[in-house]
Amino acid sequence: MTLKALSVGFFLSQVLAVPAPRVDADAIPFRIPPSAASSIPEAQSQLDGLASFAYGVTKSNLESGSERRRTNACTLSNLSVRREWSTFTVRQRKAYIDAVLCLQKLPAKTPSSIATGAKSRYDDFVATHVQQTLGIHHTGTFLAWHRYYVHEYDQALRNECSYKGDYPYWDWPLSAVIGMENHPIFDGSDTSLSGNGKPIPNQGDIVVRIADFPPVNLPSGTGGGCVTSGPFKDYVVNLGPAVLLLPGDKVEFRPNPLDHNPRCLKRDLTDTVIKKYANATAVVDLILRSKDIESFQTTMQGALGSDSVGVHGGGHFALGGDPGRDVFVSPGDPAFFLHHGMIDRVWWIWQSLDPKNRRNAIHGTGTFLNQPPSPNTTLDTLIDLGHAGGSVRPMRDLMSTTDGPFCYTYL
Ligand SMILES: *[C@@H]1O[C@H](CO)[C@@H](O)[C@H](O)[C@H]1NC(C)=O
Ligand SMILES: *[C@@H]1O[C@H](CO)[C@@H](O)[C@H](O)[C@H]1NC(C)=O
Ligand SMILES: *[C@@H]1O[C@H](CO)[C@@H](O)[C@H](O)[C@H]1NC(C)=O
Ligand SMILES: [Cu+2]
Repeated sequence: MTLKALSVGFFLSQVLAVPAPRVDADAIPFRIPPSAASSIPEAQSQLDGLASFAYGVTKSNLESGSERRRTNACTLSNLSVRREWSTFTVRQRKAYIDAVLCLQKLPAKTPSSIATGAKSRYDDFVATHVQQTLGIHHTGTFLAWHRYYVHEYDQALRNECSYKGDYPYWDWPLSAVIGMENHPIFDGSDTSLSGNGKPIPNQGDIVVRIADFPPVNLPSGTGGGCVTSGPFKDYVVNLGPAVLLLPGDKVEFRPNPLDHNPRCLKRDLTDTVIKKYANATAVVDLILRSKDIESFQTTMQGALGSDSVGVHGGGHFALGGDPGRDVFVSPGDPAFFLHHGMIDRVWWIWQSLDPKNRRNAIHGTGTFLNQPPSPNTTLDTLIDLGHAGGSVRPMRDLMSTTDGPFCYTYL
């Protein structure tokens, strides 16, 4: 079967609910569990149920047309699907990897007067994130900004590198069960995004310090050096570090992280971190316990002083390495875009549980922990991805996966 036939068949089986693995929320009533199960397999089945429910909500919104605005033509027939990497066939994985390698070869659009280190189209995405880091984390824009950013990356893969497959995400709970190095994203094969870094023994802890809050100590992983195999073995990280956390409570700074600083991609895969912060119970607990957007986004990013880095930090710190442990430069690791696919999926699920109150819910300002103080983020706040791509858009366009520039669902 051709790749096209495979994905069309898959698409049809989802949309028409022919023997599909997922249930339709309209057909099979789903009772939202009151709380997350502490048993990992039970929590996993709760998460599967919640995702199916969200899919049903997305589908019925499109059927009823309640989501559609004049500016958006998203319909069930052109709804695209985002799928977990492990559900991709070998050919589908290779097609995605080839498109990323292509983006890393195309010339940058960022002028060198802005970032001398931006050498490729891929680097445009890294440079934009470096420049805006303090306005897009622990802010009101965090979730919507990253939703738009991931979408524009997906668009660049399609429009500039002929990618035609589905967009992939990383299911953290799967890694928490089978271990980072056994997940097909990180197994180091030709169909992974490269695996662990070369082992460096006896590394000290990573200490995450933010403002004056008590620090969070995280163990380092089983790698630490350059990735040794897979498609990104020869990939050159051009930008950063900006603020790179290193084992042994050390930090590497650079005065201008936009300067050119070519080096290898390092990883330090850390099972302990993914198991502790992003297991199925943690994900379901985040979704079910967060009653408003403030608590949802705060818990997700690790409430400061809580001794947790949240599922967001859990994914980043389980990758580790360079630029994985640098909040500014982290998109320099291609796995970033699968991690943030999952972040967006969890937001999509959370929104679907109470669309009336959650679809447009925003909390926070335009500065990291509101330092220095800045105005509240609103639906009119503009998001500008700079040279990464996309037009300048108000938050209002970025709140639903089937409105504004978006037309996708997660499976
Ligand atoms: C989706 O389909 C509609 C009509 O079938 C079309 O007008 C619209 O442009 C399509 N949207 C996308 C994003 O392809
Ligand atoms: C799962 O995650 C939660 C929340 O981070 C944590 O408290 C719990 O210990 C983890 N469970 C396992 C089995 O590691
Ligand atoms: C900003 O948001 C906070 C929290 O929701 C609210 O208390 C405050 O009144 C808002 N400020 C303005 C100027 O709207
Ligand atoms: Cu980010």
